[in-house]
Amino acid sequence: MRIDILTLFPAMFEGPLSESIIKRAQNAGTVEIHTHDIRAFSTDKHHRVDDYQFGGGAGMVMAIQPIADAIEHLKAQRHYDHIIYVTPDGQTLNQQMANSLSLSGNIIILCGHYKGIDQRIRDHYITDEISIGDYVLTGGELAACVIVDAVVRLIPGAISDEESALTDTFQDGLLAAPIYTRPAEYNGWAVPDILLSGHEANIEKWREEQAIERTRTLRPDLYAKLFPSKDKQEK
Ligand code: 6GU
Repeated sequence: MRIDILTLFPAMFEGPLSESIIKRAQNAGTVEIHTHDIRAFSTDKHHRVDDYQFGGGAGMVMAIQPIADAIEHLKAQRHYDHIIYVTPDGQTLNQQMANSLSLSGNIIILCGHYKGIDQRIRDHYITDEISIGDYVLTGGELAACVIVDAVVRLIPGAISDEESALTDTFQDGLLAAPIYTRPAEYNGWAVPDILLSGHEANIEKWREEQAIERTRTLRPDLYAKLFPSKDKQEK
Protein backbone atom coordinates (compact mmCIF):
# COMPACT_ATOMS: atom_id res chain seq x y z
CA MET A 1 0.00 0.00 0.00
CA ARG A 2 1.12 3.54 -0.74
CA ILE A 3 -0.25 6.63 1.00
CA ASP A 4 0.44 10.11 -0.40
CA ILE A 5 -0.45 12.96 1.93
CA LEU A 6 -0.99 16.47 0.56
CA THR A 7 -0.52 19.10 3.24
CA LEU A 8 0.68 22.63 3.99
CA PHE A 9 2.44 21.27 7.10
CA PRO A 10 4.44 18.14 6.24
CA ALA A 11 6.42 18.42 9.50
CA MET A 12 3.24 17.62 11.46
CA PHE A 13 3.50 14.01 10.24
CA GLU A 14 7.09 13.38 11.26
CA GLY A 15 6.47 12.31 14.85
CA PRO A 16 3.20 10.37 14.62
CA LEU A 17 4.23 8.31 11.59
CA SER A 18 7.77 7.47 12.68
CA GLU A 19 7.05 5.51 15.85
CA SER A 20 5.79 2.09 16.87
CA ILE A 21 3.72 -0.05 14.51
CA ILE A 22 3.50 2.56 11.77
CA LYS A 23 7.28 2.92 11.69
CA ARG A 24 7.78 -0.84 11.64
CA ALA A 25 5.23 -1.28 8.83
CA GLN A 26 7.13 1.25 6.72
CA ASN A 27 10.49 -0.35 7.45
CA ALA A 28 9.09 -3.77 6.53
CA GLY A 29 7.80 -2.39 3.22
CA THR A 30 4.16 -3.09 4.19
CA VAL A 31 3.29 0.54 3.49
CA GLU A 32 4.99 3.56 1.92
CA ILE A 33 3.95 6.95 3.26
CA HIS A 34 4.95 10.13 1.43
CA THR A 35 4.09 13.69 2.41
CA HIS A 36 3.98 16.48 -0.19
CA ASP A 37 3.96 20.20 0.54
CA ILE A 38 1.04 21.74 -1.39
CA ARG A 39 2.85 25.09 -1.37
CA ALA A 40 5.57 23.64 -3.61
CA PHE A 41 2.94 23.26 -6.36
CA SER A 42 1.80 26.89 -6.29
CA THR A 43 2.57 28.76 -9.52
CA ASP A 44 2.00 32.09 -7.76
CA LYS A 45 5.21 34.11 -7.52
CA HIS A 46 4.79 34.38 -3.74
CA HIS A 47 3.79 30.69 -3.48
CA ARG A 48 0.38 31.67 -2.18
CA VAL A 49 -2.04 28.80 -1.63
CA ASP A 50 -5.13 30.66 -0.34
CA ASP A 51 -7.45 33.38 -1.56
CA TYR A 52 -10.60 35.33 -0.65
CA GLN A 53 -14.03 33.68 -1.01
CA PHE A 54 -16.14 34.59 -4.01
CA GLY A 55 -19.31 36.21 -2.72
CA GLY A 56 -17.58 37.52 0.39
CA GLY A 57 -17.42 36.06 3.87
CA ALA A 58 -14.85 35.62 6.60
CA GLY A 59 -11.94 33.22 6.16
CA MET A 60 -9.56 32.29 3.39
CA VAL A 61 -10.08 29.37 1.02
CA MET A 62 -7.39 27.00 -0.24
CA ALA A 63 -7.13 27.75 -3.96
CA ILE A 64 -7.75 25.21 -6.69
CA GLN A 65 -4.46 25.47 -8.69
CA PRO A 66 -1.86 24.15 -6.21
CA ILE A 67 -4.10 21.29 -5.05
CA ALA A 68 -5.21 20.31 -8.57
CA ASP A 69 -1.60 20.32 -9.80
CA ALA A 70 -0.45 18.25 -6.81
CA ILE A 71 -3.18 15.65 -7.41
CA GLU A 72 -2.50 15.57 -11.19
CA HIS A 73 1.21 15.15 -10.50
CA LEU A 74 0.50 12.06 -8.37
CA LYS A 75 -2.18 10.62 -10.66
CA ALA A 76 0.23 10.79 -13.61
CA GLN A 77 2.48 8.31 -11.82
CA ARG A 78 0.03 5.65 -10.60
CA HIS A 79 -3.61 4.76 -10.10
CA TYR A 80 -5.27 5.75 -6.82
CA ASP A 81 -8.16 3.75 -5.32
CA HIS A 82 -9.19 6.62 -3.02
CA ILE A 83 -8.59 10.35 -3.02
CA ILE A 84 -9.65 11.33 0.46
CA TYR A 85 -10.35 14.82 1.76
CA VAL A 86 -10.28 15.06 5.54
CA THR A 87 -12.90 17.53 6.69
CA PRO A 88 -15.23 17.98 9.66
CA ASP A 89 -18.23 17.74 7.29
CA GLY A 90 -17.18 14.30 6.00
CA GLN A 91 -18.42 10.83 7.00
CA THR A 92 -17.32 10.01 10.54
CA LEU A 93 -14.48 7.47 10.59
CA ASN A 94 -15.31 4.09 12.11
CA GLN A 95 -13.68 0.66 12.21
CA GLN A 96 -15.57 -0.56 9.14
CA MET A 97 -14.20 2.32 7.06
CA ALA A 98 -10.68 1.64 8.37
CA ASN A 99 -11.02 -2.06 7.50
CA SER A 100 -12.17 -1.23 4.01
CA LEU A 101 -9.43 1.38 3.40
CA SER A 102 -6.78 -1.10 4.59
CA LEU A 103 -7.54 -3.19 1.48
CA SER A 104 -6.56 -0.33 -0.86
CA GLY A 105 -3.58 -0.20 -3.18
CA ASN A 106 -2.72 3.50 -3.34
CA ILE A 107 -4.51 6.37 -1.63
CA ILE A 108 -4.15 10.14 -1.48
CA ILE A 109 -5.12 12.03 1.67
CA LEU A 110 -5.69 15.76 1.24
CA CYS A 111 -5.52 17.95 4.35
CA GLY A 112 -7.46 21.21 4.38
CA HIS A 113 -6.77 24.44 6.23
CA TYR A 114 -8.34 27.88 6.60
CA LYS A 115 -12.06 27.85 5.77
CA GLY A 116 -11.61 24.80 3.53
CA ILE A 117 -10.84 24.10 -0.11
CA ASP A 118 -12.39 25.26 -3.36
CA GLN A 119 -15.50 23.13 -3.89
CA ARG A 120 -14.39 22.17 -7.42
CA ILE A 121 -11.59 20.03 -5.95
CA ARG A 122 -14.21 18.13 -3.98
CA ASP A 123 -16.49 17.81 -7.00
CA HIS A 124 -13.88 16.66 -9.50
CA TYR A 125 -11.12 14.81 -7.65
CA ILE A 126 -12.25 13.65 -4.21
CA THR A 127 -13.72 10.13 -3.85
CA ASP A 128 -14.18 10.06 -0.05
CA GLU A 129 -14.67 12.78 2.57
CA ILE A 130 -13.80 11.71 6.10
CA SER A 131 -14.13 13.39 9.50
CA ILE A 132 -12.78 11.96 12.75
CA GLY A 133 -15.60 13.28 14.94
CA ASP A 134 -17.94 16.15 15.64
CA TYR A 135 -15.47 18.83 16.75
CA VAL A 136 -13.26 21.23 14.83
CA LEU A 137 -9.49 20.92 14.50
CA THR A 138 -7.11 23.58 13.21
CA GLY A 139 -6.50 21.57 10.07
CA GLY A 140 -6.78 18.12 8.59
CA GLU A 141 -3.26 16.95 9.57
CA LEU A 142 -4.09 15.42 12.95
CA ALA A 143 -7.17 13.79 11.46
CA ALA A 144 -5.04 12.37 8.63
CA CYS A 145 -2.62 10.91 11.21
CA VAL A 146 -5.53 9.24 12.96
CA ILE A 147 -6.82 7.76 9.70
CA VAL A 148 -3.36 6.52 8.65
CA ASP A 149 -2.79 4.91 12.05
CA ALA A 150 -6.19 3.18 12.09
CA VAL A 151 -5.71 1.90 8.53
CA VAL A 152 -2.03 0.89 8.49
CA ARG A 153 -2.23 -1.32 11.58
CA LEU A 154 -4.88 -3.39 9.76
CA ILE A 155 -2.77 -4.13 6.68
CA PRO A 156 -1.87 -7.83 6.76
CA GLY A 157 1.63 -8.18 8.21
CA ALA A 158 1.63 -4.81 9.99
CA ILE A 159 1.02 -6.33 13.41
CA SER A 160 1.89 -9.72 14.83
CA ASP A 161 -0.56 -12.36 16.08
CA GLU A 162 0.24 -11.33 19.64
CA GLU A 163 -0.99 -7.82 18.86
CA SER A 164 -3.95 -9.26 16.94
CA ALA A 165 -6.25 -6.71 15.37
CA LEU A 166 -9.02 -9.30 15.37
CA THR A 167 -9.71 -8.98 19.11
CA ASP A 168 -9.70 -5.16 19.08
CA THR A 169 -12.54 -3.27 20.60
CA PHE A 170 -15.04 -2.56 17.76
CA GLN A 171 -13.75 -5.31 15.47
CA ASP A 172 -16.92 -7.31 16.22
CA GLY A 173 -18.98 -4.26 17.14
CA LEU A 174 -18.35 -4.86 20.87
CA LEU A 175 -16.02 -3.24 23.38
CA ALA A 176 -13.16 -5.53 24.43
CA ALA A 177 -13.28 -7.53 27.70
CA PRO A 178 -11.14 -6.32 30.63
CA ILE A 179 -7.51 -7.52 30.55
CA TYR A 180 -4.95 -8.22 33.29
CA THR A 181 -1.33 -9.24 33.67
CA ARG A 182 0.95 -10.24 36.58
CA PRO A 183 0.88 -9.97 39.52
CA ALA A 184 -2.38 -11.81 40.27
CA GLU A 185 -2.81 -9.60 43.32
CA TYR A 186 -1.60 -6.03 43.76
CA ASN A 187 -2.43 -3.84 46.74
CA GLY A 188 -5.16 -6.36 47.63
CA TRP A 189 -6.72 -5.94 44.16
CA ALA A 190 -7.22 -9.41 42.72
CA VAL A 191 -7.48 -10.56 39.11
CA PRO A 192 -10.80 -12.40 38.46
CA ASP A 193 -10.37 -16.09 39.47
CA ILE A 194 -11.68 -17.37 36.17
CA LEU A 195 -8.64 -15.99 34.30
CA LEU A 196 -6.32 -18.04 36.54
CA SER A 197 -8.38 -21.24 36.20
CA GLY A 198 -6.73 -22.44 32.99
CA HIS A 199 -10.17 -23.48 31.70
CA GLU A 200 -10.08 -22.08 28.17
CA ALA A 201 -13.76 -22.56 27.29
CA ASN A 202 -14.96 -20.91 30.50
CA ILE A 203 -12.52 -18.04 30.02
CA GLU A 204 -13.74 -17.49 26.47
CA LYS A 205 -17.36 -17.50 27.70
CA TRP A 206 -16.51 -15.04 30.50
CA ARG A 207 -14.77 -12.69 28.06
CA GLU A 208 -17.74 -12.76 25.74
CA GLU A 209 -20.16 -11.97 28.59
CA GLN A 210 -17.90 -9.17 29.83
CA ALA A 211 -17.64 -7.68 26.34
CA ILE A 212 -21.42 -7.70 25.97
CA GLU A 213 -22.03 -6.28 29.46
CA ARG A 214 -19.41 -3.54 29.01
CA THR A 215 -20.93 -2.57 25.68
CA ARG A 216 -24.44 -2.48 27.18
CA THR A 217 -23.42 -0.18 30.03
CA LEU A 218 -20.70 1.98 28.43
CA ARG A 219 -21.96 2.18 24.84
CA PRO A 220 -25.72 1.63 24.75
CA ASP A 221 -25.73 3.03 21.20
CA LEU A 222 -23.52 0.18 19.95
CA TYR A 223 -25.43 -2.35 22.01
CA ALA A 224 -28.74 -1.29 20.45
CA LYS A 225 -27.29 -1.85 16.97
CA LEU A 226 -26.14 -5.37 17.86
CA PHE A 227 -29.20 -6.45 19.83
CA PRO A 228 -32.13 -4.36 18.56
CA SER A 229 -34.77 -6.73 19.97
CA LYS A 230 -33.32 -6.85 23.50
CA ASP A 231 -33.09 -3.09 23.47
CA LYS A 232 -36.83 -2.81 22.77
CA GLN A 233 -37.78 -5.24 25.54
CA GLU A 234 -35.86 -3.21 28.10
CA LYS A 235 -37.56 0.06 27.21
CL1 6GU B 1 -10.90 15.78 9.14
N1 6GU B 1 -10.52 18.25 9.94
C1 6GU B 1 -10.69 19.25 10.78
N2 6GU B 1 -10.15 20.45 10.49
N3 6GU B 1 -11.39 19.16 11.90
C2 6GU B 1 -11.92 17.97 12.17
C3 6GU B 1 -11.79 16.86 11.34
C4 6GU B 1 -11.07 17.05 10.21
N4 6GU B 1 -12.44 15.81 11.88
C5 6GU B 1 -12.96 16.27 13.01
N5 6GU B 1 -12.65 17.55 13.20
